[in-house]
Amino acid sequence: LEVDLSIRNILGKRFLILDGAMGTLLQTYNLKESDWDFKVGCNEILNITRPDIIKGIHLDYLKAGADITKTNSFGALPWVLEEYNLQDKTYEIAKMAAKNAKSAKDEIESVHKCQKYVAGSLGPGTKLASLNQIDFDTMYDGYFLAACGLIDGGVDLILLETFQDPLQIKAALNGCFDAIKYKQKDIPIMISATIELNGSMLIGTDVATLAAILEPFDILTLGLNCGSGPIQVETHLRKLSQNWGGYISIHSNAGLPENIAGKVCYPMDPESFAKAEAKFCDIDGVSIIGGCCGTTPNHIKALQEKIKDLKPKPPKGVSPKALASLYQYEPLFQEPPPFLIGERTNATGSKQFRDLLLKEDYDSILSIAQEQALSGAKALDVSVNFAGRNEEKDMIELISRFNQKISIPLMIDSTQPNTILKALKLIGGRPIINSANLEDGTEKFDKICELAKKFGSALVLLAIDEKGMAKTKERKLEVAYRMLDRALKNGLRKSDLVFDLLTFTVASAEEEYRSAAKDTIDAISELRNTHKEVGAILGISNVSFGLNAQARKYLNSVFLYHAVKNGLSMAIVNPKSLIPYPLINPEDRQICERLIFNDWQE
Ligand code: HCS
Repeated sequence: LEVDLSIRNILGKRFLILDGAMGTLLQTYNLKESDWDFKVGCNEILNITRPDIIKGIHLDYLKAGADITKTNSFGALPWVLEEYNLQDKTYEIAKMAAKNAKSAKDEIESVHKCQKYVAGSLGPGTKLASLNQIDFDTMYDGYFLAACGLIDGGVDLILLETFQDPLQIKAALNGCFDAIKYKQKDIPIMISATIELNGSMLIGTDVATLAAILEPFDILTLGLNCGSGPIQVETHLRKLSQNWGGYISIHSNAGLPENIAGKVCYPMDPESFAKAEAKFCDIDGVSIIGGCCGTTPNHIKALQEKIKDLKPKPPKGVSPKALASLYQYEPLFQEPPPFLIGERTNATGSKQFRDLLLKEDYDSILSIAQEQALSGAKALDVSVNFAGRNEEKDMIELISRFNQKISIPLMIDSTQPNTILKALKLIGGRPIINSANLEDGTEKFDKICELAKKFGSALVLLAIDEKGMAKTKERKLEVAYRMLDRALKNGLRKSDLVFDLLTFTVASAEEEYRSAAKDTIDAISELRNTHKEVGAILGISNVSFGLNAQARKYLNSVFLYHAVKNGLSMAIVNPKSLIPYPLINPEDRQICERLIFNDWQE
């Protein structure tokens, strides 16, 4: 009988032990300059110059009880190897790293008749993308190349470990996924982030926010490693377990690193390390467990002995379906609804913003954005499309600032795939794209869906097709269902999608526009009743376009109230100018309601 021993199938059935440190262990080998060839200090070159030592370490770990051995390729990335002028050897080094580990794995498997796995380790490199120290494309290319080497060398999975910035993770994931596709393999990816003592990644992202950002991606596990030790990481691991619906990995350092006489030391001996890590076995979802810096084959042996009779618990957490900035996440379905999106950084909607953009006064623009967040917006609409400006350039200028400096998630308001792509490459959190539609046929629609899928973004689908904007309820729903179908075929999930069924001003002279507000509300109600997982969004102030400012305030607020009652989950508004429905006097409400429902009968 053929047994499926692939890691996807084994995961969760028993604990899988990941091996321990490579870098800190190599430091104990007293290597001579000749061992490094001429690149002293570059651990990764040892894959080529001293494969015997590297393979020996893998063998020691596998003999100590590790199920998975990590390749010696943590820094096999062009911008890290560049420090040793070895950037041109990225592929070769990664491939040799995989070969060394695979050769150890094959040896152990044939002698002990057991199944072991090789994880191709890739670190984050030395630069933070969210601080603009490195750009997305450079990272993407590096991970693609390194992953190709690892795959050609025979890894069973890829481990992206010690990550400090979700934007690094997205670049690495994109590079690795594309390499796997290019090599036509089925290789799962594990992600492991480093949480600092203050409870967040170096860039400021906590574990729940990270879970929200990575929720859309197809990854084997999400986990934590390095940084501190098993005692300090426990709280964060428990929080991750509550906020992640999949399996979890953990490989801590041998304690919190100490600086003793200028040398970094890891205080935990094998027994105390194993005891501390064994505590993680009762955390829901934890299924891969091992060691990071400071650990040795003896630590892994002690861990294996401690946990060999334990069984992992299934995941019970729920990954947030949310939008996220680097610093916080906001559930897509807010309680109470709706999810308010600030509209004041929209060049079409705000003259003040447009003027500031013309002056390139980015500080004042940041103030507007911050003010929107303070006044209750849970995300920020960023639209820079207007005549005479370069949309792509303006988008880059704003998004790179907002990504770091604005605490709420972002809405990329553009219908141009190139502009959207540029923005996505700068956002560490989980944004929403606004929007795709069928006006120019399916090619552009598919392209935008593909971008949303690749970057794990949510997506607004706007009810416009080749016949134009959908005005009646029937047309709105017909276009919406067609877009839904197509977006699902493009690999998106219902929960990624938010429909804008369009609203027009009730002040229009044309009957078909005037009656559209009611049709919009009815269509939203039917859409949300038929497909509960999708969202519905509207640019609320369109309903009152052309009226005076005071009337607009009332009409927008009453319209929002009714739209939400009928299933609207998101609204693009200026939160500052909304009046709570109960505070509007009944006569004013009635006038607004007559306008909205186009109902003038007594
Ligand atoms: N796998 C790497 C991780 C460093 S944080 C190592 O050196 O053990």
